[in-house]
Amino acid sequence: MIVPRPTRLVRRRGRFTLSPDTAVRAGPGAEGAARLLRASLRPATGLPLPVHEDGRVVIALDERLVGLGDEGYALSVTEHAVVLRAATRQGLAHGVQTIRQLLPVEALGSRPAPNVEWALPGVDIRDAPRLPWRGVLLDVARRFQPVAALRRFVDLMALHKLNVLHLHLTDDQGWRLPVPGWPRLTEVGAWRAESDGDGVPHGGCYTRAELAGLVAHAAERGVRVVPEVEMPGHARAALAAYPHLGNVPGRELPVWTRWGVSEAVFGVHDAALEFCRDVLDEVLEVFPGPHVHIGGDECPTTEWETSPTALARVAREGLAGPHELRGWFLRQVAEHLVSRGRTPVSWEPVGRPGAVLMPWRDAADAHAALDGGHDVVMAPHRSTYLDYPQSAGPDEPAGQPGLVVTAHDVYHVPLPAGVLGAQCALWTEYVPTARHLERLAFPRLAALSDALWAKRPSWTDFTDRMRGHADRLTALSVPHGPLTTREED
Ligand code: TNX
Repeated sequence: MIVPRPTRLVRRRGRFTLSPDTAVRAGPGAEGAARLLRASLRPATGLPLPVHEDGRVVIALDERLVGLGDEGYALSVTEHAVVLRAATRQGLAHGVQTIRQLLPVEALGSRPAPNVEWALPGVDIRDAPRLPWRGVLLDVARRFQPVAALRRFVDLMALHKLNVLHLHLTDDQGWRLPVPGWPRLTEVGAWRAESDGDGVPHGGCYTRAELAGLVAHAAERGVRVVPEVEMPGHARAALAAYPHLGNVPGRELPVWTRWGVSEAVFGVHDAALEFCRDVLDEVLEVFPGPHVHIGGDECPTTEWETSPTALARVAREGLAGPHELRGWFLRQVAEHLVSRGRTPVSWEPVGRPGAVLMPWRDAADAHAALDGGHDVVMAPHRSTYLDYPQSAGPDEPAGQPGLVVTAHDVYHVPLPAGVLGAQCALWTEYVPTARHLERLAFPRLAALSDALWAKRPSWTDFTDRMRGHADRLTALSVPHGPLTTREED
């Protein structure tokens, strides 16, 4: 009852029992997967699982194992051995998660579980995902989360073979990323006086070492981190730190203490563009992955409409009006990323070949981008925004008002032909703690993972498998509600 559903799973006779004598044979390049297996099973099982060349748990990187794609793996369990093979480290990492799920549920706990036989059923599995981008956005700008909470979140993603953590690092209400040469970003931009009238100061930021450590932790688990720096809107925390980056000379604004979209946006002048390039250069140092998200959503043009600098820019660039400045700004920044060998991602079209679009309204935006030859990652709010509650029931924790997004909605996220995949978003205006975040995330992220990984997703089959999987979430102390559907479903 693996989640997400493996491509092919055949039961075999017999089983393999892990014992204190069981050793792991890790071939070249498989050391990380062996470490991951050992570390994840240690707390509950106490098994040492040392590396030894005669080990009967075999983990091998085999580049000839073509046909399973970049993330696939093959796993066989007989009474004699457990053999996990993949062409990539990512594939091995996913295979380790399947091994964890094949074991009794107690294996996932964080305390020693006595008197459990650590047996894996005999199986033959060949498994690979349907889509390559299976992501989750985590908004650490509205609510700072210590890096330990992010690592745990990555572990939970990895259990579900979700492979992209989209970190929303900056917004009107907070800036979490240190940038050399711009100390006030974290001294000033990381702190706000209160959140929507609660009277409680809030803030925090990461160190470069913490973020690099998170990237490495995620990579060992087959997860890559896609950083997002919002521009030219959602920029008020940066403007609080450095007012000259805005449109109104001499104005000082505090980091925003309300939710919503601030009208204070970056100016369309060279200073703001140079700042953004500087920030992105630091981002590229810390986050080695191919994709960098540059935001681009919800950018009011009010300030540009009355700014002489902005109006001069409109004239100089031959634009039809200030409403075209957002696209212009994003194109400058996207150009910079491309010149450094990276791929820009944005919420709205950048109008540049090679950029990835993440449509958040509906599938129509996706079709337009696909027709234009762009890569697309689906993020339509009605089926993927997990800050909305998953039911209207009385036990439902608080969330963003206005909409209900059920697990069934997530499972049926529109996936037009040709998209890279999809992701859910955990915006955190209404999500004060890490536990609250997990309660909103699950079981909907399990639904996302199955919908994007399984070759032929089936809601009824998924709900069957979820019964056992819910026990895994419980063993991991993940607060989670029931699977929800709409009345009409
Ligand atoms: C929209 S759509 C946002 C976020 C909010 C969220 C609240 C998009 C890219 N941005 O800034 O947090 O709605 O649900």
